Amino acid sequence: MTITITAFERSPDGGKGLARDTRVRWALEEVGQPYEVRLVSFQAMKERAHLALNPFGQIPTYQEGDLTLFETGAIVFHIAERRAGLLPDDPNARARAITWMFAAVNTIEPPILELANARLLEGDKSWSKERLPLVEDRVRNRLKQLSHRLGDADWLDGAFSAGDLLMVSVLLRLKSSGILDEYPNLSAYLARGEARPAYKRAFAAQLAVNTAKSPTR
Ligand SMILES: N[C@@H](CCC(=O)N[C@@H](CS)C(=O)NCC(=O)O)C(=O)O
Repeated sequence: MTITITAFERSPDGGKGLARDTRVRWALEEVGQPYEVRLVSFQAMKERAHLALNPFGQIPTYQEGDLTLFETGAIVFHIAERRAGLLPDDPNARARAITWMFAAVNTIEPPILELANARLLEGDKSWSKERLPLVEDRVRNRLKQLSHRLGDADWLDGAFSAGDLLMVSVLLRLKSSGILDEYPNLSAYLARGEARPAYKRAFAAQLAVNTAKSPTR
């Protein structure tokens, strides 16, 4: 059955791989599942047809037959559950890997997004300079805890799993900030994720979209 995901027609990051279709592409690449991509404009994302797929008017969405999903945590979980390669067979190890998936999107990603918003959207506010260190410290607090838990292991719990895929994906947003350099084991963890052939294919695919010449631009 054909799998179709949606992605930005033109990502605001210009192809740095931060748009969340990259993590879905990565999961599909890890399990060797071919997929198609339907590109959507910002305007189309807010129109009725797209809102029927994602009520929040966002990308990515995932369609497989009569199944439509949104939320990358749920999409990656669905892919990992149905195809081998992203979740261990042992029930307890599987439950722990799923725990890391939730930790990535529910505990680590929120302060990182808050920092991105503080820098990008609030930089011109009078209170921005005062607030920024607080937001950065919330990120550091989580990174310190994560770094402590990872220690010198390659991955969060045994073999690479969907938990690592989502954790690396959310940490990628910090790559250009310099904050990750304060946690060498997390920087190395990120590099290990980026070095995976499946990630490289996913990254290249989204980059190709964002560097393609468009007659309308
Ligand atoms: N929690 C959602 C977040 C989805 C999301 O924020 N998508 C962004 C792109 S990475 C988007 O569509 N932004 C445009 C908008 O919200 O208008 C998920 O993980 O799928």
